[in-house]
Amino acid sequence: MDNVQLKQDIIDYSKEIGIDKIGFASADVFSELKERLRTQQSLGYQSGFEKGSIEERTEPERLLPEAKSIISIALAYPSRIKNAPKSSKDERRGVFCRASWGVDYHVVLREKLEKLNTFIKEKIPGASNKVMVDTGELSDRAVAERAGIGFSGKNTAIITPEFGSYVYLGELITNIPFVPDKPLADGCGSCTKCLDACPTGALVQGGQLNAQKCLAFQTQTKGFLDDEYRSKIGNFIYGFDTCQVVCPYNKNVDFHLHEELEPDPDVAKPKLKPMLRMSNREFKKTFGHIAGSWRGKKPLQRNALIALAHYRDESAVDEIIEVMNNDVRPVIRGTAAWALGKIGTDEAYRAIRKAMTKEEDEQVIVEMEKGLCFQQESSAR
Ligand code: B12
Repeated sequence: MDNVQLKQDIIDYSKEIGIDKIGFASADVFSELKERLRTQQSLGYQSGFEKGSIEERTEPERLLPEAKSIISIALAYPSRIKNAPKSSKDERRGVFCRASWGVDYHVVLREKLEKLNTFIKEKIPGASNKVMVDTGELSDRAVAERAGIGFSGKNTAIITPEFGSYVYLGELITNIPFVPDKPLADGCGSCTKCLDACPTGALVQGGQLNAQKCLAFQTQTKGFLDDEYRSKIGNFIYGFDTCQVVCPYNKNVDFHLHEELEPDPDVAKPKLKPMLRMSNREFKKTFGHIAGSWRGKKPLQRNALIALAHYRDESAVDEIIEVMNNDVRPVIRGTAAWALGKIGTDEAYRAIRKAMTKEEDEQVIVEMEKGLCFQQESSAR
């Protein structure tokens, strides 16, 4: 079978199995990305979540020695929740970023890629393929850019003309040489909406992110959240969406093409108070199937406390006091104390003072002091 026909068969099959966009790229070294990764590394702009060495990330042959092509796929995900529950005064809700709605995309895309893998191997028994989604060494975006899936936006996202940037990406490296597709032309022009809207200035310049300052990254850290970010994450408990929400290519874009990616409203916008005392079992049952659970429950509970503080939710004071007094994790006790100070009822301040007499962890004590400072600030006003 010639590869032109095989390529067409793969494209046809990809539509049958619900792949929204597919593109073919060469498996040549990603030289430009190599330079970019070196720059990012030397500036300390990486998140630490990237897998592999710069060489492994940019030389596909290191991952599959006989690599000739890379097939890139994209799946569109929803940007709006149908019948989204409202956050009410006594029952405040947090929100997961859109990329964490529905079933974990790693599972959904991997399944599609495995089907492609099987399809190709049935046609070409000697084919050698390797499948990756997010957690592999390759930059899924650099592959998608080369394969013509979308252009690389100033917010660093791959932006497709059809689905905006609300697409997940994955790829299959193969030893089959395919005629590559052409990259798309840049579509950002002089627009700087994402750079202007980023609350932390993490987008240093068009196409370059300081991941350490990105709120999407900060919501995923396990220690105390730096003070400067606490007021900025709002009610996001995992990930962040502003640089995509403001993008003109995402205006009115809302695709509901995959049942698995459909958000469960109570999971995507969970009630905050019940999150504070969740057992591991409850956590797994409620959030175990979504992408946002990969760092475990601690960062999400920490962020839930910050969200309650953001809302100044007085109805949560008793539960937060309970957490401050009894949780075994210093990050949670300390953030609870800070949140109590921020909410600022008399009961909250009394509880912080009392807990401070028993607290032994230095960092937690610092958070308690910060919490009490809010009282001084408000009485000075
Ligand atoms: Co993320 N993430 N992520 N992520 N993340 C991935 C990039 C991916 C591809 C996962 C997937 O679907 N398989 C998707 C992106 C899909 C898309 O682009 N349409 C994804 C998503 C959905 C998100 C979030 C939207 C989730 C959310 O919170 N809502 C945010 C978006 C934040 C943002 O990037 N603006 C998010 C956040 C993060 C953090 C935790 C912050 C880090 C760092 C993100 C970043 O580097 N921009 C993060 C990581 C580490 C990754 C991961 C695992 C590696 C990315 C990476 O290597 N970054 C990928 C999965 C993967 O690729 N294996 C997912 C290093 C940079 C240098 O590489 O972004 O891939 P890159 O490179 C492109 C551009 O940045 C640009 O060129 C590259 C090709 O397009 N570029 C340029 C890089 N440097 C420079 C320098 C200059 C001067 C210029 C002009 C351009």
